[in-house]
Amino acid sequence: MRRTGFVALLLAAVAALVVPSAPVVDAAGTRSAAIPTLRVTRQITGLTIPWDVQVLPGGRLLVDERSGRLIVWRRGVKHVIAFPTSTVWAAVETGLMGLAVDPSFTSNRRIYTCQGAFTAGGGHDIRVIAWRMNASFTGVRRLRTLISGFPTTTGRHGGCRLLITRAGALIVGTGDAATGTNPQNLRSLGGKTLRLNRLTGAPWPSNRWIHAASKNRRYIHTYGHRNVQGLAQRADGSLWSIEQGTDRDDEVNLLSNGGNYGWNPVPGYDESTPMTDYSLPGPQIGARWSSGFPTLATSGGTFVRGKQWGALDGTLAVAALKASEVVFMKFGSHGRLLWTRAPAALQAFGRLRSITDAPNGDLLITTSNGSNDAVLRVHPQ
Ligand SMILES: [Ca+2]
Ligand SMILES: [Ca+2]
Repeated sequence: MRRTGFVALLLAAVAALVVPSAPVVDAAGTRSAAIPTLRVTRQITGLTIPWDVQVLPGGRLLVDERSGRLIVWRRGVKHVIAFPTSTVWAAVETGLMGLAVDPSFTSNRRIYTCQGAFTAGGGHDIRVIAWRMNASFTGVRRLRTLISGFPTTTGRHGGCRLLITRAGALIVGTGDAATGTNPQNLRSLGGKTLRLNRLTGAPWPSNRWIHAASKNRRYIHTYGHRNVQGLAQRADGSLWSIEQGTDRDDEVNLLSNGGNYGWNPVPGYDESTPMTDYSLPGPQIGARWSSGFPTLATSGGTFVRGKQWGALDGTLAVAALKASEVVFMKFGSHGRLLWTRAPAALQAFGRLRSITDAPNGDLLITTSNGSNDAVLRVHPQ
């Protein structure tokens, strides 16, 4: 993996020097379409650590701030909508995080949040809640908590990313709560991807441990993750996660039902352990892309769609916080990394957290600088 990571890093470094219109040459020497010029506009401004952005009907965008505000934007105007912000537990990296809009939103008006929450016993957890948006897009009403009890400590490594697959499953990417035993513990919801029914909250029927005695275990789709910050589904239906490494090895993983991705930082919380420890019992699945040293602090990502993207069509666009860029990663049909590019046009906006593809194929990206943050719109031309 180190060699792969180093090669990826080298490719990324070379990519920064490539002019935008240069044809892409992959590892096999095949030339493909050019990378288009990217026009980047600040579509929504004046935000403070927006975590996620999703698309609503009528040209509206749904944005949340980690501190607990939920915002609907339309035609240049942003409205902070009615939402119980005081019930969000926000600390360190945790707060109001991943969002999802139901594919049947126009009929059921449902949206989903993954967020820190206060528990009845005076503690806190991280949970996924289903809400109903009112007809005027000015507020939401809580429908139900779909799943709760994701572990927490200080708020470090709280995840939490949501993705609704084309089959209608809700995938949840969680963090390990900086607790070493969580990722390999199949009774803990931390350091996992979970798969469930988005309407009822029931575990997804084809989950590997659907009949387990442990209720938590029935939800597990994959395990052995550190802090899942991104989830994406490729056109072929495959599911991918993006997570942050220690001082090395951010990872992009191709998810396999029941797979172990090898994070086991014990005893205590030993961050000198490898991101994928093959010495653990049984098979571990290595990353499809790894940053090597240093990390980029990879976060959200999505697969790019549309011929207008030229050579970037079909790549996984990955936002990076620390590196303050977007890395477009081209994977082959079997998931092998072919090349990466980090266009200069996306290196001028500071830390980048989440990427969503709009219906027309544009990318929507949240910045995460702490003040005057924005939702960027990226349009290829
Ligand atoms: Ca791993
Ligand atoms: Ca092993």
